[in-house]
Amino acid sequence: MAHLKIIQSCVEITLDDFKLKGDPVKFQSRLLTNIVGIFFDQEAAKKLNDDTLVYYVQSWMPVPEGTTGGLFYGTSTIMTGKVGEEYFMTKGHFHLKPDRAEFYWGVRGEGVLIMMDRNRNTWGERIYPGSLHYINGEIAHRMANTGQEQLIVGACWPSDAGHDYEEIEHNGFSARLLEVNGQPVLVPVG
Ligand code: PAN
Ligand code: ZN
Repeated sequence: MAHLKIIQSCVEITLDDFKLKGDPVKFQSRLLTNIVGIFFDQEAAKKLNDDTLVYYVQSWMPVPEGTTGGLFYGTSTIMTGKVGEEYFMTKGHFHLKPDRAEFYWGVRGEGVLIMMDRNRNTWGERIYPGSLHYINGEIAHRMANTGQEQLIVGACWPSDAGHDYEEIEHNGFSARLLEVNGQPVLVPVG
């Protein structure tokens, strides 16, 4: 860094929708076919197109994954839609390190942040433009879009948090967010 020089950061946020612009920005998308197993109603899933986009994430990782003391930034966009009565949602994960927390904040649309502790207690927080969510490092987290437009959520987490997807892939959350009488309801599994 040249002494006394004032420069521009390589990545910026479009304030309107929190989309990232710049380089490096990583882009990852999840089509229904990639994540169909997370949904309850497999018969309903078969009626949808495999290529249906469920969500995508833009992220800026200014340091290598696993770096202690660094931060990552991400913007997640979850499409509107349901598989049966279950809202489109992210895969969800625990962080590998249980003392690595995360902030989420709502930018656009409406949804629910679904959280579960290691004792499989599950609860939700309403996501809306301006909502701010602190996710303790020991808590599994996923989001579902319950609104009529794309759900856009910003996130910031430690670069050495790591992601444990396996636990959720195998055992899921203990409740599912379903539309019941037009409202999102956490319905216990089994
Ligand atoms: C988020 C999530 C993002 C996508 O950036 O990674 O919303 O969800 P899945 O990773 O569960 O597919 C985050 O929680 N990072 O730690
Ligand atoms: Zn996370």
